[in-house]
Amino acid sequence: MAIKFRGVDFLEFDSLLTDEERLVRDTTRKFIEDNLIPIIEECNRAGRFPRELVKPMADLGLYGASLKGYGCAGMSNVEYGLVMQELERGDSGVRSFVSVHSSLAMYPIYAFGSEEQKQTWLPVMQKGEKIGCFGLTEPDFGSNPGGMRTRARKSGKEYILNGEKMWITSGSIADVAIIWAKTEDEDNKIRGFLVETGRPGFRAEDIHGKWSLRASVTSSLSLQDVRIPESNLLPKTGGLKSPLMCLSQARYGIGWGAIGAAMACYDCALQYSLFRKQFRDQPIASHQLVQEKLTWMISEITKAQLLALQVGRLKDKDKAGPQHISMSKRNNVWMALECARMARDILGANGIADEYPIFRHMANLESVKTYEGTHDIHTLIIGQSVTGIDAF
Ligand code: TGC
Ligand code: FAD
Repeated sequence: MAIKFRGVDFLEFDSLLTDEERLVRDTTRKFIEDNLIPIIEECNRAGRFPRELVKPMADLGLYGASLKGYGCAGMSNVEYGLVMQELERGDSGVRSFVSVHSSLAMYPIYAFGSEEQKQTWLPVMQKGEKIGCFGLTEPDFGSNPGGMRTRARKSGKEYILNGEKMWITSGSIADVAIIWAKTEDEDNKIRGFLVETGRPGFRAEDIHGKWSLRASVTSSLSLQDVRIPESNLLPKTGGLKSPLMCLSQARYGIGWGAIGAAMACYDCALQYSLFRKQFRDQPIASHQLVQEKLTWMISEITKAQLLALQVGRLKDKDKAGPQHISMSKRNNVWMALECARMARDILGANGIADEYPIFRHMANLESVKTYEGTHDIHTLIIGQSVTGIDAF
């Protein structure tokens, strides 16, 4: 049975949005419905990133959408969040691609780059002609990136980079990698570097066998004596705070994106439960236990929408702190994963088949719970904020 997404709005959430915000949301929703939904299950089965959508998404202005100038759309943070919601309603992997390209590759160039670096990279990245990735995590340093081993050594007018990065979204399809490394001549201070991926000594290898984010490219990066000109240093980076500032941008988007995945699962389960009949020829939606699950889902989705919107409104006023963003990422991804599990249950055996989107979302959300700071790391960030005590 083909189920078409109808949108989810229990509490007149739309009335809290401006006309422009609704337009951005609806335009992205239509794009995903027309272009991604018809191919996503095939991509997921094949473990294929739908690269054919890179250019059309650029044409819609989705890359670096909240940045100003350099061809970027200059959207508000709420508009950007709604874009993320709609992308992830399609698939977390496609949202990941846009998140990483925009928030983790374009944003650091925008925030920490020289004017020349911005002019060189941002317009072509906005057009999707060049793709970016973000290398922070290493094989031995995930939640604790401050321990990284990757090093940059100054040699004349060059830096020489050595190290390994792991679990890097878009690693093997990127033209430029933002590599975070400790600088030996600056007392091991962490700095960001623009590394063109064609340089000798740079290697990207895809990670295969993933049960999650199958429509997204995930790679390991190896840098062996990679020489880059000193002008490739992002001059305004300084310390771990710089990559963490990028993560704040991306985590903010995930807080919205997860709502999209939850909406897809909830709406599919609701429609299925009204159609599927068991016992006395009654729809399963007529059973109290099924209604309890649907009630839980719509309540949590509604609360998540309000949380994401408030964080977005604060961010638009430059008042959103990392702890607010952590609350949105942590709560909304947990909520979405619970919704996916309940929706899977409501579909019975059909819940495990890719005729329906639910199991794919559920598997994807396991990664989303881990990346950009695990659920538990965000617990500790909020705990630190309210107690003043660092418990990492
Ligand atoms: P700590 O001493 O707490 O912080 C160092 C400095 O940074 C400041 N800071 C932040 N600034 C901006 N935004 C944030 N979110 C910030 N968090 C901290 C902090 O105030 C401090 O500033 P200053 O001036 O005192 O120097 O650092 P720590 O080493 O104790 O670590 C803290 C911790 C655990 C929270 C941090 O390491 C962390 O967030 N770990 C999680 C790592 C993570 O999220 N990695 C993500 C990798 S990228 C990714 O997953 C992409 S997947 C994307 C996709 O496909 O969609
Ligand atoms: P670990 O840090 O080893 O954590 C394992 C477990 O221990 C977790 O449950 C964690 O919560 C817990 N734990 C760790 N420390 C503590 C503590 N102090 N207190 C309590 N519990 C703790 N990284 C990038 O740099 N760029 C990317 O583009 C990128 N893309 C990714 C794409 C995918 C599909 C995935 C799965 C990951 C990606 N990552 C990327 C890496 C991601 O950010 C890390 O996986 C994440 O930060 C967690 O690190 P880890 O996997 O090493 O787990």
